[in-house]
Amino acid sequence: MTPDFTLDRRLPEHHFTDALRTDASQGLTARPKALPPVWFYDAAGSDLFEQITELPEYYPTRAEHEILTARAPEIAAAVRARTLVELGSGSSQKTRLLLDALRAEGSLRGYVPVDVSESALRQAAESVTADYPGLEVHALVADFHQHLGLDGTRGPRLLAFLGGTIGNLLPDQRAAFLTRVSGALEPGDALLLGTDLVKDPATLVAAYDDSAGVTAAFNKNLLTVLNHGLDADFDPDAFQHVALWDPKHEWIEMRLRATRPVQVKLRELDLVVPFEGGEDLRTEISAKFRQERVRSELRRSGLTLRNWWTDPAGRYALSLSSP
Ligand code: AVJ
Repeated sequence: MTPDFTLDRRLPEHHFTDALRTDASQGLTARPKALPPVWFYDAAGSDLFEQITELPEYYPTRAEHEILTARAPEIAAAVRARTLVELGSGSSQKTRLLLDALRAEGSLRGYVPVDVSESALRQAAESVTADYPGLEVHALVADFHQHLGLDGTRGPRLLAFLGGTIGNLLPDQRAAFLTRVSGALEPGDALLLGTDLVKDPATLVAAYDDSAGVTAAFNKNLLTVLNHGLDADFDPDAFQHVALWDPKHEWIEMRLRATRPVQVKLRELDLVVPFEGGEDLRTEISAKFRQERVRSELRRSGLTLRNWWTDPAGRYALSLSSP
């Protein structure tokens, strides 16, 4: 049976390669070297991330799940959304809690999952379509920096940005993103935002440096993505996974540290990148929040915080805000 959903690609193959080329040539020639985390999520990277969410040390997914289990009916009743748009939907596990609540509320007609990983998106769209007969599913392969997935959807809309992914944006990018969201939402729409919270550094670092080494493999998968995408010759064994807490910025930083001097050739870019022994490539920041910062950042972009829910342990928060 053909699955009954549409899938739009707003990330054509050459755009993908162009963006990778730009990010790699800028990021690998910068000091310090840095790459944006969007490149983690090829099919292997998305699978590894799914494994991360099941690690004992990685609490955010479970904490968010707890909140959604307890609060999805409240969220649904507050917004009565016709369309659920989900940014960085991944496998859409937690989405089902929202879909169930919105369906029970009787308002739900459409679901728009937006993700850069076509493989993850396809799986999610297929299973949601199978399990929610009558729901219009329009999957969008896109980078949420370019597309919010709101175009052409009917309100009221609930725009969900879960998982704490907003923490991957640098403060400037975050402000720009929230301002775009604020500009795109209409009265009656709402933003549901997942934010991991500041807590003791040992818990935070363990969540990004698990004992089974899954996060290390996830981090190093970026090198494989570069090898395939840019005909490069990174040796993953020459790099070490590093996760550290930056108390000034209140974010976790993931890095790949060269364990010895290395020269990496990126043939597609005609570029040779030298790493000194011990030199780091920053691959991700994952900012952690306090309620006051979430409230003020939303406010500055024109959104008003309406609800704030945490898990019983207070590790993670979901907030509902509106224009
Ligand atoms: C999916 C971006 C929220 O920052 O916690 C997990 C990604 N990186 N382990 C996060 C991630 C390392 C994750 N986000």
